[in-house]
Amino acid sequence: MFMYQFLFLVCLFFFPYESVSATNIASRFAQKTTRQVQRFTQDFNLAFGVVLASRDKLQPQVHLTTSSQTVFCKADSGATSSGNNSTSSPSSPSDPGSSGSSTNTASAAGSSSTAVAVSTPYKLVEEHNGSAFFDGWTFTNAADVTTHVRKGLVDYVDQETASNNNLTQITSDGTVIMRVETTAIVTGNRQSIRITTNNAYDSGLWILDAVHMPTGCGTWPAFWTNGPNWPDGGEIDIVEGVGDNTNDQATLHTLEGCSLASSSSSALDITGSVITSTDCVSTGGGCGIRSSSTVSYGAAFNDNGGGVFTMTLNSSGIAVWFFERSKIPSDISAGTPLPSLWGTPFAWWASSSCNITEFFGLQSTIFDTTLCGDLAGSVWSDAGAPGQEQSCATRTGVSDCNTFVQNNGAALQEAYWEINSVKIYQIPS
Ligand SMILES: *[C@@H]1O[C@H](CO)[C@@H](O)[C@H](O)[C@H]1NC(C)=O
Ligand SMILES: *[C@@H]1O[C@H](CO)[C@@H](O)[C@H](O)[C@H]1NC(C)=O
Ligand SMILES: *[C@@H]1O[C@H](CO)[C@@H](O)[C@H](O)[C@H]1NC(C)=O
Ligand SMILES: *[C@@H]1O[C@H](CO)[C@@H](O)[C@H](O)[C@H]1NC(C)=O
Ligand SMILES: *[C@@H]1O[C@H](CO)[C@@H](O)[C@H](O)[C@H]1NC(C)=O
Ligand SMILES: CC(=O)N[C@H]1CO[C@H](CO)[C@@H](O)[C@@H]1O
Repeated sequence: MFMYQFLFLVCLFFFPYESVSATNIASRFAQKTTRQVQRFTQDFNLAFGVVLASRDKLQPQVHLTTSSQTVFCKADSGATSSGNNSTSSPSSPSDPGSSGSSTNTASAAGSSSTAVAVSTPYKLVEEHNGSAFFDGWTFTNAADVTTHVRKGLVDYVDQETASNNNLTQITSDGTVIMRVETTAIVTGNRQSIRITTNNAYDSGLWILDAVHMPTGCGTWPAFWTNGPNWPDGGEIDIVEGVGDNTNDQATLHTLEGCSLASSSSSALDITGSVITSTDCVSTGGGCGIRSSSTVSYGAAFNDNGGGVFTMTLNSSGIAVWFFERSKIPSDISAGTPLPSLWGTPFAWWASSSCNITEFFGLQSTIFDTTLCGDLAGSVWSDAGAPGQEQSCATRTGVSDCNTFVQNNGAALQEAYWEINSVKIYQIPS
């Protein structure tokens, strides 16, 4: 189980953000965003992506220079129980203890007593939290542009408007809120937030710690990543769902040629279930895997104190895990994440049937909350997904999503993200 070398050190790790040279595609992203969806299937095939203005293929440009990092360590004088776990030997190929590469240990200040720092090759390169959360993101300032007939019923607003209109908020707990406009009745779109990171990475580890996500009939939020020139650069949906769903769905959208090798969870070695086609091609709605956790999405997630989603992207595949709050691995809490300690992911797309290097370019990270639109609008009358045993049409007594959302602002009180942090890690080359 614990195949890592426990370190007896408490280290403060400083890694200058400037040492990461990443392509800034956010401004281009903001200039023209177009959501393209070719086709929908009835059972919750999520499909959304963004077409960037340029057809240029961006090449990987993220380089980490280990020489620029500074590690300050001091002996742990806290006499913690850590010594009891010190005898395991490293054996994972990703364990830096066996490779001799540079390693990072860190102990998060103020983290819970269950945080246990381990040796990991991952270096923190971006951390978004608290009052500085929005540094490094660009706000989309446009309607939910889409080529499909059902546009999302939102106008994404700029940072100042969002703050002025109380759509964003930093709470006294240091959490960050992004909500949709809850004015009782609107005749057009409701204001909402869509933010995209300025940096992009073609590999790494993403960790979202959220205490609340948007939920309720008409909502369609997502936390996801997107490569250049959609669908050329690929899309990875880490958190996504609609309405009253209780189980998260993770989905890839790609050019033709990327797929899951099977629809069987055991064959794929995942804890989730394939609920779409195994073909990841964007025109078919992508290849989606639903978490088996009934607290991984929506009101159930919120009532349970939220949790942590992690995603790893590298040339061997893309994996997604979900941990409810009471089960967050201690290495994550300690700021020294080591995926080999996390058990089987709920979603895993192996490179054996999807050449990751070919189908996934530099990924920007995105939060958005849309209303109705291609998905939440399309499945308004559908029932059967976990949490959506009754359709929203039945539950609300209103026959279409737009009519409901425009006339029931109070029903959108739960349509907000509340975030502890977003962290992005890299393995220096
Ligand atoms: C660690 O080991 C010491 C000595 O065997 C023991 O007294 C202590 O209770 C252990 N701590 C934990 C948390 O197991
Ligand atoms: C790629 O990611 C997977 C899943 O996290 C991990 O098992 C594997 O060790 C990683 N490979 C490399 C080369 O880091
Ligand atoms: C928030 O992020 C900053 C750096 O980005 C870090 O120094 C600080 O410890 C983080 N705060 C918490 C509560 O994790
Ligand atoms: C912002 O909205 C929240 C949720 O509706 C509310 O509790 C809070 O009082 C509002 N703050 C301001 C300054 O209007
Ligand atoms: C995967 O794609 C990359 C980039 O197109 C290519 O260099 C590599 O040969 C491909 N790998 C396989 C196994 O086809
Ligand atoms: C492998 C091992 O000994 N694990 C132990 C590490 O320490 C914690 C408490 O600090 C124990 O609960 C584990 O069993």
